[in-house]
Amino acid sequence: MTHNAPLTFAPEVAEALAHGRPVVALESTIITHGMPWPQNLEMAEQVEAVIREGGATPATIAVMGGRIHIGLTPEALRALAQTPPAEAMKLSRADLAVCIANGRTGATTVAATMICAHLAGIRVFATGGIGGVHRGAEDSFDISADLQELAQTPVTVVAAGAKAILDLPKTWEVLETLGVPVIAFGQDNLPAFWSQDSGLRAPLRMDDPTQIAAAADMRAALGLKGGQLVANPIPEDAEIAQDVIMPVIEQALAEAQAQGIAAKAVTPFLLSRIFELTEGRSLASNIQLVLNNARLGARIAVAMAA
Ligand code: PSU
Ligand code: MN
Repeated sequence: MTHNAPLTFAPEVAEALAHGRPVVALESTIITHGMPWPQNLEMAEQVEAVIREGGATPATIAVMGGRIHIGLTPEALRALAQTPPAEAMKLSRADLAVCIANGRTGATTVAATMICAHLAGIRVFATGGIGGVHRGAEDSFDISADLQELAQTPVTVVAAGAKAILDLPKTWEVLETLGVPVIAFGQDNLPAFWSQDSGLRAPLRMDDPTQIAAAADMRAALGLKGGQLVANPIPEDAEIAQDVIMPVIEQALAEAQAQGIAAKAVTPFLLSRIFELTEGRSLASNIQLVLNNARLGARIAVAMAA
């Protein structure tokens, strides 16, 4: 590697990478800005446990004290989960270097986690849902930097699709334009985060983690930059049907607009409002889909290491 990034590895992650053993990266924005305390810590701990059960080593990524941490101690994870959203920077490609250079604390989004995972030599990353094209993007121009990152950084991202608060058809169109493989896992249609089926047909489908690992290897062999998005449907018993969640999303979106919520605040606002409006059901689903993605991420990492 030619970079000189200030990386601090948790000992078990360094050990696993040195021996070519499977490692799965995890993001931290979902902890600081995506879920409330204390469910955020419970989720983060459970996700790590699920990855261990799957035979891989978890590496939760965050910026603390001017360094990129690849894998957090239980104490650091707890401290991060208790950091109020206003005190932790929400880091994407644009802000990562500024946060590190200024010695601040920052939580990594999908985009920044991909960058850090790649710097660390980790090829798989599991999260909840990626950012994408927001509804009304034709006026706001709000398109998540996660999409550009998938186009340029070679990490396989496992998510339950894009978050259903977004304009999903436009999100998939942009990913196609950017040349990002969007692979539905085990079904023909793309999932819609809280729901198993978006009603939109996936451009690609795979049923086996070894196929996904082989496709990542082939992308590298062809010299194609960028990663892959694996769209993994939420388990049936945890899903919220589209006709139940859509009116709630519409209401949250209308409130965001009325209150002039913009830029980085949009996604956290919508997630917390939907949590309130569903009396916690959206959060319970969100946690289950993250765990499900972690399970698949571990299987892919194991296949890649074989
Ligand atoms: N998945 C979740 N909850 C979240 C996120 C993902 O289940 O909060 C975060 C990710 O970090 C993602 C970010 O990168 O939301 C997208 O933010 P934006 O729309 O501002 O790009
Ligand atoms: Mn945005």
